[in-house]
Amino acid sequence: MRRAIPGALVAALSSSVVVTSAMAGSVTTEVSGVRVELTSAPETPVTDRKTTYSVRLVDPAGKAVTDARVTLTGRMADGMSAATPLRPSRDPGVYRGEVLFTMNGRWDLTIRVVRPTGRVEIPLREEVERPR
Ligand SMILES: [Cu+2]
Repeated sequence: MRRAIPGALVAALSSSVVVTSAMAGSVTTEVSGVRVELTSAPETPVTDRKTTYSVRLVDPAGKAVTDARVTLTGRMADGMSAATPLRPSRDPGVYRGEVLFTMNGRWDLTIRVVRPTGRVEIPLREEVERPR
């Protein structure tokens, strides 16, 4: 079992929360020197079909970050929620997971990246559409 992150560490890193606007299939941001590239397939999520999220983490030296635990959580204003781990893929530094959105509309997503050196949370907004 992994040890919990000490509260003081979380507080110390809380300034590294990045707010981004609506995502259009892919978002790249930098948090504490680590580049975070997020993509989704399909680009615009639809209900009743799984959406695959991939996160690539690259450190300041250009090396793949392979020691992270990555999770994605989502919430709607009505209280609906979704969560999935993004697991390491065969591609070093790339983490991937699937979400099935059961309702269209606005979802507020959070990508949480936990490393031995601390953790960051990246909030994102997603507009989920109905299938055509
Ligand atoms: Cu809902």
